[in-house]
Amino acid sequence: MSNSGTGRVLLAVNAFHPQRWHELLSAEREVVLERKPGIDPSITYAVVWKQKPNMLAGLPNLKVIFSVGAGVDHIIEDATVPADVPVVRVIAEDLTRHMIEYVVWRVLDHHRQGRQYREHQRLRAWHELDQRNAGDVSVGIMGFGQLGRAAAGALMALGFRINGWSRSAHAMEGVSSYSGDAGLVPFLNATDILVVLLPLTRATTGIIDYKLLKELRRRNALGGAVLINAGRGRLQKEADILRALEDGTLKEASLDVFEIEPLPKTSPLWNHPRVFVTPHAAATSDPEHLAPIMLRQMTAYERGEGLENLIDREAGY
Ligand code: NDP
Ligand code: OXD
Repeated sequence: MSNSGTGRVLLAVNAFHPQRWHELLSAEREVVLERKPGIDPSITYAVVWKQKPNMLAGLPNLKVIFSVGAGVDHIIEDATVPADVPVVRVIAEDLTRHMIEYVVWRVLDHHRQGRQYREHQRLRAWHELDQRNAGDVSVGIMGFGQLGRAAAGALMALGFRINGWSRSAHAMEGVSSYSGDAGLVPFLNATDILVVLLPLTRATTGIIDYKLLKELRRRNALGGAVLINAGRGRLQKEADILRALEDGTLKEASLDVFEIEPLPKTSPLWNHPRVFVTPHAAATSDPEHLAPIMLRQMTAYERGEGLENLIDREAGY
């Protein structure tokens, strides 16, 4: 198969600063930020994040679409993206390390009672809280893929018990694995801290609702169930999370992603005393690390080699 082409790259990244991507990709390729209206045969590759509709339509020589992020919901949900062009997503050590840090940070903060100590400091209260054992806490990772498994390894090294839930069954030493619809309730019933690292797909949209949160284990060493979501905001129903916090179904939550981003100033999540908010910042895509990987893939593709980290368009991730 010949993959030869002009190698011209369309860079369509919204909500990320395109300048550095442009500079780095330009080291090897001709990069454009705008495409010709109508039919544009000059584009071979597209590097995209939250691209505008029709950005990738009418590109008859488009060979590969590269997502700037690990998640590809921005591509799947855009009906104007051609269905037959392969999509490559990010799997990279740098991004994985950042996600491990975020998950470990949030799990440890809930486990070591960060919220209570911050409040004590505010009150100048010198008061030592009970210390719990990590071995008495089960962290359930919902979405046991690249990031979920990496986070599991780091948490296991700290002594936490780990449950993993995925679409297909995955064995990992030391982890209690659950899969599919049948595995969901048993997984939740055995979980004290729920870490959500699912992709947003038709099957997962709105999955984090009140009914699901109700299944978490609440009689535990933490004194309640905890939710951490760093997957996608539309996995969760925020009204249900607030209800669960109010009635004790949830003790605390750390949310990095939201139904609407940026999180509207009017959202009650901003100043909820038991919610920790970060602005979709768990693991940012760093062009210094990721642009060279994309350039390598383009060159390898032109040599006739297969693409790595392709998504399954049917499954949506
Ligand atoms: P992967 O594709 O490697 O893993 C996804 C996991 O979710 C897999 O285990 C998959 O199951 C599971 N899954 C998917 N659909 C279902 C379903 N219907 N039921 C049960 N399990 C399901 O993705 P990554 O780990 O690389 O990334 C996960 C997500 O994290 C991204 O899609 C993105 O949304 C988010 N993300 C957020 C960032 C942030 O800064 N907040 C940064 C980076 C990523 P199986 O293993 O069987 O395929
Ligand atoms: C991603 C993200 O999907 O940053 O990589 O959300």
